[in-house]
Amino acid sequence: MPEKTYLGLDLSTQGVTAVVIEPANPELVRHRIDFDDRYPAYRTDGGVNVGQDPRVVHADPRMWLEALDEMCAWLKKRKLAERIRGIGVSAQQHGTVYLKSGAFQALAVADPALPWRQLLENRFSRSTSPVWMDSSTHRECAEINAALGGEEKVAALTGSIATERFAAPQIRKFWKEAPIDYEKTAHIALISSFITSVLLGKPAPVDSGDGFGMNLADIRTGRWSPAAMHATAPDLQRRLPVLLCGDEIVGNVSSYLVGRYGFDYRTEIVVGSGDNPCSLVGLGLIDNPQTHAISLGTSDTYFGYMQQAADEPRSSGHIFGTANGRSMFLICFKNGSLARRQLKDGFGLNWDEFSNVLLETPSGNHGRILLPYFLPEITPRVLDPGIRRFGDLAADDVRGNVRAIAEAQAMSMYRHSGWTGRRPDRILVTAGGAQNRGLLEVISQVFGTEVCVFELKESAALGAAVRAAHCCRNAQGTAVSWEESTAPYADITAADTIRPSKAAVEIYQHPNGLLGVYDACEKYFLGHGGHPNARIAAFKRQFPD
Ligand code: XUL
Repeated sequence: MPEKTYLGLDLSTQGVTAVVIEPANPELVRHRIDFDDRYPAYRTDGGVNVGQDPRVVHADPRMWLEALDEMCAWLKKRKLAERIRGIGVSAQQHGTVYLKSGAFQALAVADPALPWRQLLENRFSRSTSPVWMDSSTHRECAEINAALGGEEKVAALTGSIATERFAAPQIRKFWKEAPIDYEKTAHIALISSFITSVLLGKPAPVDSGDGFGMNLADIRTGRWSPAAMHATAPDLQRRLPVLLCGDEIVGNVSSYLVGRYGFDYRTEIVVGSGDNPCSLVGLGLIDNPQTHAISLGTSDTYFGYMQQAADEPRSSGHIFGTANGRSMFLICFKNGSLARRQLKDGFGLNWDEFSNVLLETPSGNHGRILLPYFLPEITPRVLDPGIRRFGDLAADDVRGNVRAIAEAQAMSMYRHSGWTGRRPDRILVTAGGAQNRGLLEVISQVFGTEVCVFELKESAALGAAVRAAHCCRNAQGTAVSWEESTAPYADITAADTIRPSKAAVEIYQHPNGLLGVYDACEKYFLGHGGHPNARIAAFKRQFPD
């Protein structure tokens, strides 16, 4: 690649991915390191460590440092590091990293002969980081909601009700359980700002894309909320990063990066963000509220750009900031690909067989429903997991269960996104599950909209690279729009667009359709409604076999 390339680094749940782009050139370089394979000493499964209590899910930040070191070494070896002029960081959202005073001094004067892991050993005030899969802070969420006047007030202030995996309840739990270690904590970073800090050699700000996912910011002012901080833990503000709304350059690479990996000292770093706000950029959805996205990665997420934040009261779903300083909505489902995989493996199927079952079986599944809470679920909130089948669905019925899980997941997305204000004209599907044609058909029928595949799986790393290119080039005086910045990578083939038939959409959206049955089953499971038998019978009358 010639001069002026830009690097996007995505530290996701399961691995780290680098994407290097040269603006306007659709070719890109990518490389991935998988945590489980590469660092067995950390004993991770899917990049995380699950505690005795399955609701506790952490990862060791030293593993992330090892992976970052290896990735930078790879960029050096491939002679890419020296050509990079801007870096953007993406990371799994909500995870927090706790640093003692002195950590940043250690980075600022770091000896390039030593790896980061060694430099920061003993600099963490909490040895492991709670990540987005952790749901162990139910009590702290209740305390924060109570202190701030109830769920609706918290959602209006911070963009989300107090949410188990978010930073505020996690910090509160840490302060309650380990007050002495909390005292020793000088800085609490999100994973995106931690990685950015390591590259800068000094504390990095957090952006509103990731920062609004903490239950600590006032989304109207774009500042940390004194009331939310007070409800969380004492003396918190001095421990938090600076909060930025919209992309900004936050500094140049550290002399360590120059010395150890051969980066050019002029290389600029843009504020880091979460994987979902970065994917929004990578998918070309900034300024495009008509198209929504579904990412079928470790978690399933449903998200889209918003002209303005919706004010609807709600108990699920979040509002985050975007790279251009506006808003996006996001709804996260933990039992996404993890649950599909568990069911597929249980029946000894491969992914092609799983997809074929979906293509061969009838929409509506004869009114049968599966609620697939293999793990505690985020949306709807389910703290005690369990699998529930309705409408005579037998546990050993392979075809019935495969169709039932795919339909339930798509219907949950549909049902829990009504508050966002508008239904999409088109849905872009990305990440691993996008290869599964059967899943795409189910989504298009449930939503009654066309579905396209975004071919590049690494939309978050691409988004981070595009953010770096867009921000650095505009700062240098080359005016580039978001559309121009992402257009070269939008490899969406019209031939692959899936359009549902009216008859199939009716099966879900009719007043007696399967969405109503699903709704009744979910309410029944959550203890909010009676048994769904009557709804199932109405469905069968409306859509006899
Ligand atoms: C979003 C969320 C996950 C993580 C990991 O709120 O928790 O999507 O960002 O991908």
